This record gives sequence, structure tokens and C-alpha cells, in this order.
Amino acid sequence: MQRLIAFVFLIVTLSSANAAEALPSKPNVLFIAIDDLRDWVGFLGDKQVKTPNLDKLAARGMIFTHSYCAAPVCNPSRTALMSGLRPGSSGVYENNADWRKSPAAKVPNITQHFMANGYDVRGSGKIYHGAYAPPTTYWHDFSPSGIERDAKKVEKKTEKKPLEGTWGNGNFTFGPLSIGDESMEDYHIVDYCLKELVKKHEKPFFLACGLHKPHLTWQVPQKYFDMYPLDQVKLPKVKVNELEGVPAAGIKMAKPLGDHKTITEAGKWKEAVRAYLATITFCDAMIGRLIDGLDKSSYKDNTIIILWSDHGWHLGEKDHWRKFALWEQATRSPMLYVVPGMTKSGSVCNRPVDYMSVYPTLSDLCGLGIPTHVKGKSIKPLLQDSNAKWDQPAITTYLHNNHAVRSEKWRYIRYENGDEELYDHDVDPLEWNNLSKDSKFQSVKKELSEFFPKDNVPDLGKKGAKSKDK
Ligand SMILES: [Ca+2]
Repeated sequence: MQRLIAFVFLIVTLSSANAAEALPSKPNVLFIAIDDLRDWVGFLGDKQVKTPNLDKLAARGMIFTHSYCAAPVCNPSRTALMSGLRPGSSGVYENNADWRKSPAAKVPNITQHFMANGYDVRGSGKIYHGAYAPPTTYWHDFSPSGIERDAKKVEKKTEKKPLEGTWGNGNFTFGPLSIGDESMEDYHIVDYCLKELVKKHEKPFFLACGLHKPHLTWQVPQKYFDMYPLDQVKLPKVKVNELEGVPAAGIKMAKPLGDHKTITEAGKWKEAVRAYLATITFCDAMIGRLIDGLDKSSYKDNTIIILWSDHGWHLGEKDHWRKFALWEQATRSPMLYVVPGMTKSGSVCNRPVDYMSVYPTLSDLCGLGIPTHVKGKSIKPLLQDSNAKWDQPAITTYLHNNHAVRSEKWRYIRYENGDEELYDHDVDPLEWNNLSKDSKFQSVKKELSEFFPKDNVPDLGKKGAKSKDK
């Protein structure tokens, strides 16, 4: 009898352990999109930035040290991720192309796919590029609510009354604000999600939270600037001639006579870097509020968390600022997953992945099936085992038929005019030594070139229509 009791106890113990560890067949998804956050987060090794909440979240799941955007600009990056079509298949290469009039709007986007499969799909903030909101049918509910719009007005009004230390012009303005967190638009975007997390949901949910910062302007409450004393701010590592070895097509993208000239001539490089750091830390505080809300909710253990930023950012490397380029700084951006019952705490995956993987991976994890139009591959095997075999590089496209292929070791860029760059990241992480003309590496280039997208449909962007986001 005692043995029988022990046996039953064992079975019950095992079943409850399995139940706790197994991913439910239809887990919830918390989908966190950040705008313009480069690889300056503690969990990717940056020593200067303060991102305690992001680091705490990263420690719960798996981080990807080689994650790259499909396009280094808001609209094409987000269109590609949400639709499952690369820029070369949709024709959406820049912010001046309305994706709603492109092939990307003719296929089910990820929110529609989840809706069709029984999910309650809601969101707030910046998920698609601001200028092109999707039709209301893409969500069951989507903010902004009135309160966010009001907060945005307060934020914009306050930005126009700068405190001491504010510098810039138009979109490229940075400096402290006299308001508190609760007057910032992103605060209310998080609030929308917090309200959803305390509700009782009958159906599994897909909840999207899109934060605007650290996108310009870099204007956040004063306390975030105070965390970074100016005399302690470190500039990114650069050499005397950053563009040495970069071909004409690359120099054209770098625009060294643009922002870089303006900022360095004004002596504002350090202040700009501090403002970016401050804005990242504001974003981190908002992530902390969101994750606290999830942890206090009844959905903590059955919700997949994915966090991604739409692309990276240059802060003077290659004499370039902003995104709009195919180098490491513009294309690398943080991505992490927490998948209950699957990702081990504190796990690190070094395989190269790009954001075309997000749609198929979330579909795969939730057992929805992957629509045939979706270009990327599910990274579920990597979430199960970070060292699993993986034969795909990450691919980024900027403007028509300019592509970068990134493997664990190499970055190979080929521009439309035939110009090329090849960097060996084992010895050259800052991409200073372009090896593309070296005959020793012709076979490397040939091998990597197999991955350049074959589809390069015409650019749907309005000619001459300048993006407001420049
Ligand atoms: Ca962006």
C-alpha cells in the first residue's frame, strides 16, 4: 500500500511538474516593439547604458546576439515583420511608400493571422509606421485612446519650451523635459496594456505594445539626463578616417556632410550620445512597468514575451547618424524571447536571425500554422536549443536592390551599382577593413551571395517624397 501511495504521489508530482513546464497549446503573446533602439542595452554587453529592466527581462529568457532588421528604417522594417514579405517582395523600401497600397496589404498580416485563429488581438502605440495606420480590421481593438492623444499634446507642447541644455533643429532635437513620466505618451501606451492585463480574457490574447522612444526627439524627463553626467559619457569608438575603404555607394548612404558635420562642428557629439542614453533609460523604465504588470497578472506563466526594436542607429560611426544604412550599427538591434516551458533563463543564442523570423516563429509557437507567403523561417528550434544547427544568415535590405548578408562571421554588402563591402567580424567588429576586393575571399562572397533576395520589385515610394523621419 505504501508503495502504491508513493507511486501515485510520484505520478501526481510528475504531472504537475509537466503542467507547470509545458507551453499551453494557445499561449498568450505579449508583443513589445521598440523604436530605434540599437544594441546599446546591458544584456548585449554595453557597459555605459542603464537598462536594468530590459536586462532583468532578458535574464528570464533567450537573447539573440546576432539579430538584425529586414530593413533599417521604420516603415519597411515594420511592414516586413508584420506582413511576412521582405522589402524586395512588397516594394516598400523606405518611409515614403504606403504599405497599405502594396502587396504587403494583400496577404494576412500577423495580427490578422492570429485573429483568424481565435486570438483576441489588441494593441497600442507604434506597431506600424505612424503615417500609415492599418485598417481597423487588423485588430479587435487598437489605441490610441483619448488619454494618449492628450498626453502626446502635452509632450509636444513641453518639447517646445526647452529647458537648459536643449539643442537641435526639428526632429533632431534633444534635451531634458520639465514633465514627469506620467505626462509622456509612452506612459499611456503602457497603461493601455496594463489595463488589458488585469482583465479576464476568455480567449488567448495577442497584445502589442509599441513604444516610441528612443526615437527622436531625445526629449525625456530631466531625471534620465541626470543619470548620465556629461563628463563621464563615452563616445562610440571611431578611427580617424571612418570611411576609408567604403565604396561610393556606401559613402552616399553615410552622408558624412549631413548630421555628422553639423553635430561635430557644433561640438555636440557627447551631448547627443547622452541624450540617446537618457532616452533609452526612459524606454527601459516603461518596459519595467509593463513587465511588472504582466507579473502581477494571472497571465505571467502562460504568456510568450517577444521584444524587438525595428532597427539600429549610428552615432557617428562611418561619419553617419541615424539608420538608413547597411552596416552593423544600423542593422543590429535587440531581440529577446521568453517562452514559458521552452526558453531557459539567461540563455544566449549567437545564430544570425532577422525579423522575417518573427511571424513564423510566433505562429509556430502558438500552433497556428505558417501561411505560405511568409518568407522567414521559424526559430523555434533555436528557442529549444540555442546551439541547434542553423544555416540561415540574417538579411537586411535598404532601398532598391541593396542588401547585406550577415553570418556569424561575415557581413557582405552588395549595392545596386555593384559596389561591395566584406567584413570579418572575428577580427573586425567595427567594420573598418573592407575585404571585398581581396581575391582570397571570392569564395566567401560567392557563398554568401546565394542568400541575396531574388525578388527586387520596383520601389513603390513616391519619387521625391521625403520622409518626415529623416
Ligand atoms: Ca524606427
